Amino acid sequence: MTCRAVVLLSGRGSNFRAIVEARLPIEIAAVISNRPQAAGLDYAREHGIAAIALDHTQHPDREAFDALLADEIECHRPDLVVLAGYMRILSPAFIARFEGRLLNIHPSLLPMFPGLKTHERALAEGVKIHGCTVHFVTADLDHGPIVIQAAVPVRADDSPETLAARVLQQEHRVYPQAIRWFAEGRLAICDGRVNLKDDWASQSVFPNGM
Ligand code: NHR
Ligand code: GAR
Repeated sequence: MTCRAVVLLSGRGSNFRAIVEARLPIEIAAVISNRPQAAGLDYAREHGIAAIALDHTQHPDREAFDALLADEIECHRPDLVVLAGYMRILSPAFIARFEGRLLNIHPSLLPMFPGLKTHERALAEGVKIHGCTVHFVTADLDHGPIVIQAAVPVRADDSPETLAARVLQQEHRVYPQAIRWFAEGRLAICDGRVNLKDDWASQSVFPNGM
């Protein structure tokens, strides 16, 4: 049976696009954005994927909004929920409903730089290596079990924007890989760590030529 996925996003949707273009063995049942103007919704509509806007500004209570969001997601009976640039912290009650089938991509090498403005903070700290992490989402923000990471060099003349662009290229590579593994039933969480069954590929990616 093919893996049914629901994608949550808030903006541009380039990760969502990379997931579609990777032609994974999944069915994207719906894309939901908390921002009605998100470009990711337009891309979904252009590709015949159900595109749903649930405007959080119309629901000031975070718990109430998350309950509505969870109900909408469950209508599509997903095996997997993919956060692809979804910019709202999810309440514990939401996490409880989807834990173990909820993935996020975060633009840093976790556990370094959880939260927002990761590229700015990486430059301020002077780290020489930065990157991205795909992880299962738990109630502990950006601290869930790690599926795969990719590293990029930080260059002396980087701005947050140039660094973000270099990291984003790797996001577009590792997120489809992680979702493929999930869809193939190859990810097992044990003691807060992710094991890859029949491990022939690496869970860390060091790009060539950089
Ligand atoms: N929710 C939980 N419970 N756990 C995680 O690990 C989550 C999560 C929700 C989103 C993505 C995350 C990231 O990859 C994510 C992981 C938004 C914020 C944030 O502070 C932080 C982390 C992430 C996403 N959002 C503000 C808020 O008050 C709003 C900011 C805005 O709208 O621009 O929700 O980094
Ligand atoms: C990506 O860099 C993603 O890692 C990051 O936002 C960008 C979304 O881009 N996510 C977060 O910062 C989550 N807090 P996209 O909309 O083009 O995929």
